[in-house]
Amino acid sequence: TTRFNPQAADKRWQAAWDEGQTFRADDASPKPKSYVLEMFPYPSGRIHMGHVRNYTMGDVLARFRRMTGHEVLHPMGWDAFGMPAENAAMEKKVHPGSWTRENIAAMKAQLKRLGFALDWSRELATCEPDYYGQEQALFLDLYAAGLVYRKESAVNWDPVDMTVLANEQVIDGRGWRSGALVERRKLSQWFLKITDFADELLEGLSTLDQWPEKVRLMQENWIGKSQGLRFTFKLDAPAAGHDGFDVFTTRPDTMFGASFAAISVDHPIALALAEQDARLAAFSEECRRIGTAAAEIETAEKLGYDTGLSVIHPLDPTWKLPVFVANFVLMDYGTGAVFGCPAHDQRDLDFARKYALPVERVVAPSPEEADAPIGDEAYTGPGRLVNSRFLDGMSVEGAKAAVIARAEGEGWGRGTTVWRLRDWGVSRQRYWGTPIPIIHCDACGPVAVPKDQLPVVLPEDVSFDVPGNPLDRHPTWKNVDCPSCGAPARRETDTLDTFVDSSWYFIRFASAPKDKPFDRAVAEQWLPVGQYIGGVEHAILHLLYSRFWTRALKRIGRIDIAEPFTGLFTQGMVTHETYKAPDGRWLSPEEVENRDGGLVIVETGEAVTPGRVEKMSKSKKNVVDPGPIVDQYGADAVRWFMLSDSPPERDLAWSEAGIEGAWRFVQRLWRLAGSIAGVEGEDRDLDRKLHRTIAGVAEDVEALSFNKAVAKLYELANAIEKAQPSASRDFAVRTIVRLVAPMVPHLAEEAWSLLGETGLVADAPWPEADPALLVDDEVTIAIQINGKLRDTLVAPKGTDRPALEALALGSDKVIRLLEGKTPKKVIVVPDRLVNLVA
Ligand code: ANZ
Ligand code: ZN
Repeated sequence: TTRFNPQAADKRWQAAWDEGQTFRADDASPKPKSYVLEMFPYPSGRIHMGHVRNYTMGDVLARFRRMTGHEVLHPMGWDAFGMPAENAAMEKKVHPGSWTRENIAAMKAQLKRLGFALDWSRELATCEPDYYGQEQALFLDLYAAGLVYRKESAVNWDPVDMTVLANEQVIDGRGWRSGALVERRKLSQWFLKITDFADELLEGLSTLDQWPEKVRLMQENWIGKSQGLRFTFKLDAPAAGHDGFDVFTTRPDTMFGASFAAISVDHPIALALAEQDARLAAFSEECRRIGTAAAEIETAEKLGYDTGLSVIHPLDPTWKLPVFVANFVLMDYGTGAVFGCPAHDQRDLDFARKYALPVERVVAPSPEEADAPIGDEAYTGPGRLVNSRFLDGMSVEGAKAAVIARAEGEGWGRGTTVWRLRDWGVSRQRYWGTPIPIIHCDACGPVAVPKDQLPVVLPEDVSFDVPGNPLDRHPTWKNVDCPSCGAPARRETDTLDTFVDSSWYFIRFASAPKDKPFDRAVAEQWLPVGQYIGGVEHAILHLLYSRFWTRALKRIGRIDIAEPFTGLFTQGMVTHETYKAPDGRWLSPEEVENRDGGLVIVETGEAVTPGRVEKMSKSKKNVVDPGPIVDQYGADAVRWFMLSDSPPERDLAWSEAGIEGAWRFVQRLWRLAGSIAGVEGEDRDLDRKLHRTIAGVAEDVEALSFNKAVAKLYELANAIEKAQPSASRDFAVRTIVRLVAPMVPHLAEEAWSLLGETGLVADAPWPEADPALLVDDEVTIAIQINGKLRDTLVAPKGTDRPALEALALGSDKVIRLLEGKTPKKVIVVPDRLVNLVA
C-alpha cells in the first residue's frame, strides 16, 4: 500500500459526512439519546489550540456514543456578542456585525477542516435576531414572573472617554484607553433575581456527582451561605441621627473577645459623619480609590478611622467598644458593620495591632492554652470557650447557639443566614449585545415590548467615532411611542450581559422552532446535557448563570429540568515553550535559533533565556496556529496528538516531536490496514489483547481518560505488528480500525473502505468484547491436604469455588494421598488455594 494521504482523505470523508448528513441528530429517533456539548467559542477570528483540544475530546466521546447505539446531539454555535467586536469597530472601522460574521465563517471552515462530528444544521449565533429575539421573549417571561427588576447600581465611569467601562477595562483604577481615574456612578440597571435561587443552587450541587469537586467547591464559595447572628449595637450616645447599628457575625461565640466595632465607609452613619468631618471624608475617598471589591480588600493594608463614638456591648452594659470606619468592611455584605475579635480573626488582628487595640483569647484548643498569648496569627480552630463568663467551657458550636438563644430571648439579635451571592446585574451600556426589550415612558414607567413586536433588532447604521453607546445617540431607533399609552417614549439602550446569551444556548440547540424559544417536549428529550466539556475559567459564572436560568425556566413552568449539565469536564490548557531576550522582551520562535548548542537571537546573536513552558498566549509569542499544522499533518495527526501524552484535565505541552509522532502512528495504522493476510489460524494471545483493548478503550473513553485509551491502542498496534499472520491477526486489524475511528476518523474511514467494508465506519457498531477473553491470565492455585502443600494447579483467574474444588479433587496426587476417603471439609480461597481437611 501507498502512504496515507491525509489531505486527500480528509477532504473525501468530510464531504461524505456532509452529504450524508451523518451527524444530524434525529429528534424522533427511538435510540437512547446522548447530548455531548463543548462550550461554544467566541468568534475572535481563528481557532486556537485550546479549541482544538476541547473539541477533539468532545468529538471522540460523541463518535464513540454513536458507535455504542446512541442518538447523539453534538452541536456547535457562536457566542457572538461582546466587546472585542466593538473594539475592532473602533480600531479598524468595520461594523461589529461584519467583523463577527467574517470570523464565524473563517472559524467554521477551520472546525470543518478538523472533521468534527457536528450537527451543523443546528448551528446558531447569538448575535442573530432569530436567537436574541427568543432571548428577549424569555427575558420578558422572567420579567412578568417578577424575576427581573430595576435598581440603582454603581458602574465604572471614564470621565475622559465619557463611557461606562467593564471591570476588565479598569486597570489599576484607570480607564484602559484614556488612562483617566475611573469614577463610580450610579445608574438604573436591570437585575435578575438569582438570589431567589441561592438555596436551590447550593443544594443542587450535591446532585452533581459527575462534576469536578473543585468546581462544585468554587460554586459553593461563590454562593457563600453563612449562618450566624445579626444583632444591634446601641450607641453610647446617639450620633448623626442614629441610635445604633446592626452587625452580622458568624462567630457569636467570640463576643467576649470583642475589642472594637467597625463600619464600612459607605455605611449610612459613616456617610453622615463624613459630611461634618473633612478628615473622615478624605479617609473615605482614599479607601474608595483603593477599591471596594472583596479581592482587592483582602490584600490591601487594613485602614481605620476612629470616629470617637462608642457602642455598648450587648452582654455587658458597662462595657464600651470604640467605633471605627474601616476599609475592610464591605457595604454590600451582611449589614456593612462588624464587631472585631482580634484573637480569632486575622483581619481584626492586623487591625488591632495597627491601632493598639486589646487582643484577648476566648477560644483555646486545650485547657493549658487558656491564656496562651496570640502572636501574629489569629486562632480560628476548634476548642472550648475561655475568659467568656457564662460561655466558659462550651464548645464553639455550643457557645454560638447559647449566644443566639440569649440574643433572641433578650430581643437584641436573631440567628440569620447571609449569602455572598448577589443578584445578577445584566445591563451593559454597549451596542453589540441583545437589546433589552423595554420601553421607558414618562407616564407608564418601564413597559415590556409586546411579544408580537419582537425581536427588537439592533440598528445597523451606527458609528463608533465617538465613545459611548451608539444606541444612545440613535434617534430613530431610540425614540418610539409607548406601547401602553402611545405617548412619546424611549427604548432601553442598555443591552444584556453576554452571559445571558450563553445561559440557554444548550436548550436552543436541542430545539429551535421559529416562533418560540424552544419546544418543551423536544428539549426535554435531549436535556440535560450528559457531558459538558470546557475551560475551568467558566467554573463559576457561566455555569452558575446557566444553572440559574434553567431553574428560573423551570419555576415559570417552561421546562422540567433542574440541572442543565449532569456531567462536566474541565480540560487543561495547551502550553508551549517561550523565549525571552536579555532585555525581557518575549521572542517568537522564528526570532530564535540554535547556535553551537545554545539559543540565540537570529539577528543579534544575543543569548536567549531558554523558554519556560506556558499557556499559549499572544503576549508571550508562543502561540502555535493550528491552521498550518492541520494542513501539513492532516486532521487525524493533530487530533491524535491532542489526546495523547497528558491526562485531559492537565496541561498539554505542544511539541514538534509530539505531532510528528502522531503522524507516524497514523501511517502505521494505515500500513496495518493494508496487511490483511487472509490466512487461517488462531492466536490466543492476540485475541486476548484485542478484547481487553476493546473493553479498556470503551471504559477509558467513557471516563474521558483519552490518554489511557491512546496508550492501549498503541500497545494493541504493537502487538498486531509483531504477530504472525493468522485469522486472529486479520480480525484484530479489522477491529482496530473501528477502535481508532473516534480519534482518527478520516484514516478509519479510508481503511474501512480499503478493507472492503460497506457504509461508514462512523456508523459501524463498537466492537463487542468477548467476556471469556477478558479474564486475566491464569493463576496457580496451591492444593493443600491438612494445611500441607501437596500439589498445584493452573486455572483461569476468577474460577469459582465449586470448580476449584472439583479440579483439586481430580488431581492425581490428591487422589493417591486421599486413598479413596472423602475429605471432611474443603476450604477454598479463590485464585489462591484449596485446602482439603481429611
Ligand atoms: C466577629 C468575628 C469574630 C468574625 C471572629 C469572624 C471571626 P463569612 O464567613 O465570609 O460570612 N463580616 C461580616 N460582615 C462583613 C462585611 N460587610 N465586611 C467585612 N467583613 C464582614 O464571614 C463573616 C464574618 O466576616 C463575620 O463574623 C464578620 O466578622 C465579618 F473571631 O464577626 B465576624
Ligand atoms: Zn406610556
